[in-house]
Amino acid sequence: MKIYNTNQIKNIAIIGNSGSGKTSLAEAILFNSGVIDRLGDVNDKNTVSDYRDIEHENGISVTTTVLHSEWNKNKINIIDAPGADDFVGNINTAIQVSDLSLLLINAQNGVEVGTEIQLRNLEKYNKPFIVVINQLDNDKANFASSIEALKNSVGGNLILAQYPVETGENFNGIIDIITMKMIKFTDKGGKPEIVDIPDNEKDRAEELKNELIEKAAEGDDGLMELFFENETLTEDEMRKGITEGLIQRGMFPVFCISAKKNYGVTRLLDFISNVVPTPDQVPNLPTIDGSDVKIDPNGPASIFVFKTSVEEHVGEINYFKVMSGTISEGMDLINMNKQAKERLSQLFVVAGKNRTKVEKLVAGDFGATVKLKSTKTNHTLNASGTNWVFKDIEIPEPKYRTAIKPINEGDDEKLGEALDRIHQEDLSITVEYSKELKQIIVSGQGEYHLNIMKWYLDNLFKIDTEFLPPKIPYRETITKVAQADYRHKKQSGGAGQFGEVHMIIEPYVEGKADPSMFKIDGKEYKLSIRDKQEYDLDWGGKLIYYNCIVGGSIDARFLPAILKGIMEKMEEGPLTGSYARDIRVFIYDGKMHPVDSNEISFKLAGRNAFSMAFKNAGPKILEPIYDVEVFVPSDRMGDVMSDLQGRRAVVQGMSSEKGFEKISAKVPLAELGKYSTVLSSITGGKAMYSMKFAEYGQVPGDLQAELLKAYEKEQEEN
Ligand SMILES: Nc1nc2c(ncn2[C@@H]2O[C@H](COP(=O)(O)OP(=O)(O)OP(=O)(O)O)[C@@H](O)[C@H]2O)c(=O)[nH]1
Ligand SMILES: [Mg+2]
Repeated sequence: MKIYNTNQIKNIAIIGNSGSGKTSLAEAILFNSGVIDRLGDVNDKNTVSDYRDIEHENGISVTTTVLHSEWNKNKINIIDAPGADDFVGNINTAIQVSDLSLLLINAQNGVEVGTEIQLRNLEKYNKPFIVVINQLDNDKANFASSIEALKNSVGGNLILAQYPVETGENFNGIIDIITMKMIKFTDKGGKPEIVDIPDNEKDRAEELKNELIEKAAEGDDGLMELFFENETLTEDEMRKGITEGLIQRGMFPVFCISAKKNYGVTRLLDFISNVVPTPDQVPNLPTIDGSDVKIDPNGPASIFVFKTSVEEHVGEINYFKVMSGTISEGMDLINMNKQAKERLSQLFVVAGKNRTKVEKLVAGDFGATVKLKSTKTNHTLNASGTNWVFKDIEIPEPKYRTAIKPINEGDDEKLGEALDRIHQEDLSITVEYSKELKQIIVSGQGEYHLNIMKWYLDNLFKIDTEFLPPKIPYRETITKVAQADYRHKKQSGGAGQFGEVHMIIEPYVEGKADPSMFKIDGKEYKLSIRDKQEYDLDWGGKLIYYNCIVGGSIDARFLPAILKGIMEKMEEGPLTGSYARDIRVFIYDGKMHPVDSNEISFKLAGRNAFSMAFKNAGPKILEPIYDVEVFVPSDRMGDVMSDLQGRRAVVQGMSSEKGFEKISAKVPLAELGKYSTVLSSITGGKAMYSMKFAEYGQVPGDLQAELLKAYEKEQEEN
């Protein structure tokens, strides 16, 4: 296998709405560059990229596939990303790790919801992209309306580098504005003919050429001067300007193809190899300490692992990008995240499941290795003496959760291991063993995402499981001040037990001053605070514990035992057994017995006094509330709003953004159960949303009554 220099490498992600033709384009690229000698078809389940059983069964890509090919002496590394929003974790990885994305548009549909999401991510990560209009051979292809919609989303930096003479059945000619030639196709796979632009297209082509040249000049002062002097640019100057324009995101050129017919793909490859920036021309991935790592083949060796997967017959494979230096087979590196030594015993370049051994890889290149001991996605491996650690690839917050349980109880451990592996391969699936809910909660991007996960459990790990409705992590708190005394006394047989505790509890509010007295039911309680301890509870919120004992009515040595009793009750709240939070407790009096008082007695007295006071303190159940943002095309706004109202949503704001309405709302988690599925069905898959934990809020009275009743019933049954 040839060794490529940094300036011969192009790292491309293929992204776009689901079904836009990404995998078909990847296949056509491999075919044209001679990696394969037969053009596969996703419908025949024989493409290099969609090689997994699960992809054949579902007819879609479910994860990223790394591929490489050579064109004009350049190595083109490709990440074929999935399209469905459920896999946005993988899509984001592809965008962040590559140097430029091809944003595929299905010419029948123009800008779709996935296009919008991915445009947002490209902007967020400040990444360059080229727009590739695909499926122009389709009868319903509409180039003009696709461009119009794109202009709406992307703005004036969208610039035509090509346009089709006709679309649909007669799509067989592309006018190329950079070369000012027409590319003509005769039949599938045949080499295109390069001919002069027909007379009736010349005016339009000239006009577009001027726009392109002007845009190309914008990115570089020197070019701008030349442009003013000569009123044009040479082809080389224009190329330089476009490269600069791409890097600065000052220009998003549009190309035209039919991936299925393999039309326009070789011209796109020419452009990629001639004009697209090399890895050293764009910003490298960020490091934790902010140090700027140069993509330099002569620098110290450093690689960043962006994907870990388990493949049949090989085991675990780590896919990486060389961030600095040159790495070679047999090299020893240090895993900076685990502080462990690793040996790169074998290096590969990959095309789907096919691996080719390679001796060396230089900065900027993609490769893969096997048999690492402790390395996983997001780890940095360096030659000794370098402290760089690259930041984790950002992945979105989960927005769909379910509980899962093995059908056979004996499979508990096996399921745990399988879920861990699934998480390692797709970090956007998270697994939580909730002691509180007594459930295993798996979270991901949508119902489909988790169904795909279950497919792995069924087919790969052979573990029968079932999904159950996930419980809601409710909390309990109080709304007013209350007082209680409790005497624990036991004198039957052996040693006796005695402890008496008097306490006042009140809601904790941040910043509230310490009180000196309370008035409860007409009675005054004067307090002198001797000590105060503040506890941040593991489950969120606070407990403030005040010692206000005067005259030694309880020994200070019993205070920890009382606290222990209170904590026990807070862990299993008096109302529904949920965690309690945000309470101030004042121990102001009590009694001891010279012989029978001990820690157990005070623990029980504290626990019961707390429980009694709690019930008189206007107790409330709290539920998790999420900040939800929904993006919806204007014509579906009404349906989405009325659905949200049925979910107890409190709308915080609305705004219009690039043809979409953005609704911000606070919605209880309990009402978001199948939201991703419902939203998709009421908007025909045209809306998108994100959610993030915001705060705990009181549940409405009727729901509180229901929850209390359910808990009571559960207690009786137990
Ligand atoms: N007519 C026509 N169909 C195409 C073209 N490109 C792709 N298709 C079809 O579109 C469908 C989806 O193609 P894929 O290549 O799997 O699309 P994708 O973007 O990789 O899909 P996901 O990865 O699942 O999001 C398949 O039926 C393809 O045959 C094209 O240029 N013309
Ligand atoms: Mg695909």
